[in-house]
Amino acid sequence: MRTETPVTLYLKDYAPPAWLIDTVDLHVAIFEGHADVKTRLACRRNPAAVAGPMVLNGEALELVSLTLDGTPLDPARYAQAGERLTIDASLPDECMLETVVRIHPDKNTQLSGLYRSKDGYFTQCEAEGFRRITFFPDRPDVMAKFSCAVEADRERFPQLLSNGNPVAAGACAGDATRHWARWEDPYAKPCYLFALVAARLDVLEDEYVTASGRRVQLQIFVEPGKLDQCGHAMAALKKAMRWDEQRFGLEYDLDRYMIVAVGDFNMGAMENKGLNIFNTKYVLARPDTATDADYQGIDRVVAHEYFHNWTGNRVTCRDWFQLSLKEGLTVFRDQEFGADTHSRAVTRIQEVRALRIGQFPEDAGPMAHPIRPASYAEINNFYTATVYNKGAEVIRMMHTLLGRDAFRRGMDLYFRRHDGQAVTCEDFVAAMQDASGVDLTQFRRWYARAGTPRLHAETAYDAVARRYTLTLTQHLAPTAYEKRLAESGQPVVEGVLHIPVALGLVLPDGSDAPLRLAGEPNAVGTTRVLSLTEPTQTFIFEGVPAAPVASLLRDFSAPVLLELDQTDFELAHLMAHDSDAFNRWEAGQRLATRVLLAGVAAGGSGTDWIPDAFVAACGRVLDDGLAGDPALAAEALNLPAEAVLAEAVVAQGDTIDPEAIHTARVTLRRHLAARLRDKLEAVWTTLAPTTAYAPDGSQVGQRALRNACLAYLAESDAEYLQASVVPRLTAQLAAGGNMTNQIAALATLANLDLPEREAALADFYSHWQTEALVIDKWFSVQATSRLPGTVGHMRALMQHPAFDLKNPNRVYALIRGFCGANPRHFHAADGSGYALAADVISDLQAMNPQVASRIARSFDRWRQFDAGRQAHARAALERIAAVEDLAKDVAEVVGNALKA
Ligand code: B3K
Ligand code: ZN
Repeated sequence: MRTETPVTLYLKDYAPPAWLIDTVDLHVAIFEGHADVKTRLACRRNPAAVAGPMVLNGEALELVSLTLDGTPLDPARYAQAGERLTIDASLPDECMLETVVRIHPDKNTQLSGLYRSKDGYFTQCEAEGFRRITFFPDRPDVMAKFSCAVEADRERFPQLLSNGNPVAAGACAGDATRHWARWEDPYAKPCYLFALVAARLDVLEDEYVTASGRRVQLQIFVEPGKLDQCGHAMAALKKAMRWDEQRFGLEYDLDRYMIVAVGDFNMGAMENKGLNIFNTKYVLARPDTATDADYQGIDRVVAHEYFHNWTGNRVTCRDWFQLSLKEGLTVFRDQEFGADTHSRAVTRIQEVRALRIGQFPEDAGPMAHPIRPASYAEINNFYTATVYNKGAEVIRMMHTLLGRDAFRRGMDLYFRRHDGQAVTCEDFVAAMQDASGVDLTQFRRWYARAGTPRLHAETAYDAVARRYTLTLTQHLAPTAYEKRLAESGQPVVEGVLHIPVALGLVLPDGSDAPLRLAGEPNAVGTTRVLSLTEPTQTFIFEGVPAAPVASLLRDFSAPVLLELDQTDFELAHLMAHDSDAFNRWEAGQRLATRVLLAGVAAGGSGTDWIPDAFVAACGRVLDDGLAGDPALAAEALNLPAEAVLAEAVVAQGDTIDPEAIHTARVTLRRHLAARLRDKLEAVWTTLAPTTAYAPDGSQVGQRALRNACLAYLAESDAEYLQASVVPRLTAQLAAGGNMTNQIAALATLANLDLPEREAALADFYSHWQTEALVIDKWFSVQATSRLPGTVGHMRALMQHPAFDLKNPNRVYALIRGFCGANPRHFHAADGSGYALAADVISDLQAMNPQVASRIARSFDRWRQFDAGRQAHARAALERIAAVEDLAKDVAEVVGNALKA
């Protein structure tokens, strides 16, 4: 067991730093096996803080020397304890502190701080990695101007990069095999935005001219030989730069924007000022190696990191409790960029699907927290779906309540007030309120309350009075978070939320009723945003000509669980006619969920629970897909995921039976395949590609629908499958030149117990073994296979020479693929899935605590299963908890899981 329990930090304890740093001057000399870091800090007492000693953070640093204003500091005046260096309070009000430390980047497997990857050295400082490079007050409210000289072997590390602008470079005096380069960043920034790179990389160059006519040099650095895979990322960057000028009036502010791709990286990418460091997954793409989803992922992540330059870098967070200030807002911005550049409806559907798979269960589980948590033990555990995705929903709700123009005025005011500052979520909401005049006092509770609210709706129509009455009630039950708060004596935030409910009323002829609230002289539009601010509120609409079907939460106007009793007929009516594309899709998902829950209740067996009306509705979706928007049709045919169905089962008060859920879903797919074969075939034939691959909207939609149809056809009886589907799957795999189609075929084959499966997997591997990102896909399709024996196969894959516990992408592909996206096998009744996860987490936690902790989150819902599974899960969790010196990341997650 871990010797010291992780220390919990509280938002209420925030105090401004006693010392400020005006400038940081770094000299990083990289040698074989170690690096020496010389740091000069211009320090100044903070007039706005209580006087105190200077506290510097440092982790895994060897202190070589420490001088104050040029004189070695008397050891009696400082103390190094744990991960802190404290210098006594008797310092002059302004001073120059100089440290020399030695670090060991080659041994840094955590990938936080300065570390070695294949082609060189890279950094990751957010949240607390800078302290693994040098002693520093590692907190975002200390903003300083940085300059950095990097020194390394010239031959092996020709590129030496850091933030800002290059100011000088040369050969090292006395050693011509080494060279150096100095960089200066003119903008003050928190140290989490510091970056440096020393590597051998190829570079793609381009230029961007800003709206005001400034020229910006754009550079994307990649592993040698991969320049042909950078074009899409470069195009995405330029699109994002233009979009931010047009939508938010925000221009880039340095002469150079660099993106460096690295194959060993804990997350997607990092927004370091002027020098983004990216996971290769979000840079590299070529039609034969990357899927449509990969291309879109690149668009979004490149945009996201670029947008951080204003929302995160120019205006940053006061402390890490405010993380959603930059992340929720920047996700909202990248979502809007996605919506403006692709289909708005499909983008929204995909976001809500992700919210339901990732965030709703988090809000219901042992790690529940509001978008601004009041406490944490390890900040890296709070880069969550809640902070990011629910955070974006909260920003979106403000956008909905204020309207686009007032929201823009709020953004403008936010930058006018806070440029160059480290601020709080409160400051953001205040700017929105002040610029719009909309009172957001009650709305602020979204920042402090955890859990997914339930929104209950009752409707009534009076045909004689032509009056429609809607009664909305909100409920928010306490979560694990409130329990944790209470245990630590923290006040629990209560009170009703301000929920924007976008509503339309769909008439029997399919049109939208004009909406006139009681007391209003005229109807105003056909979609109204109602403000629910009371526990229960009634809204009365006059002049409604016929009994309508309610279309609530259009465009998913709030992240809530809707309880609205609608008949199959009403849902089918919305599916066919709702003018809100999101709600057309949503009606289909609700209908599918209802059908599937009946199937789960039947243990998944038989087909009596599948109504003909549902089959017919799916048939109409296929017809519409051909006639209209294939991308929307593909989304509609994508039945709710097993994880989402599991939450629906929990909402009914039942325990999750992963086998029954899986069987019901597969049974429904087989039934649809049999009943709709002709239509599926027609779509397949009609949508055959006629032009070369391009990741553009219309092709993406057509491929999505065509591959969805092929996957349904693969659910056919054995005879049809062999005769007519397998040949198409193997042909699609053999065709090459299009990874979207290849991987769709491979994933489908991976679920089929046929000899073609093994052959296809072997061929794919030998063809792609030198493309790491493609091999990740090869691992993923096997990790998510439905076939019996998958757990055993996982054990074999973990021994495969290409599996590498040190590489996060590989671990995510295989292990998170299995634990997170294969519920049936992860939750195997014999506990074998849990045991596998426990083995990996135990092996990985010391090497890479952040990645291990993410895998540990797979256990979140363990209490919702039957007693047998719970016993296995508990044993697995206790085995992890008992690991000696357990990393605090994992200790917090596992501790909460066992406590809840
Ligand atoms: N800000 C980084 C995430 C850092 C995660 C540290 N554990 C990427 C992003 O959200 O843009
Ligand atoms: Zn971000």
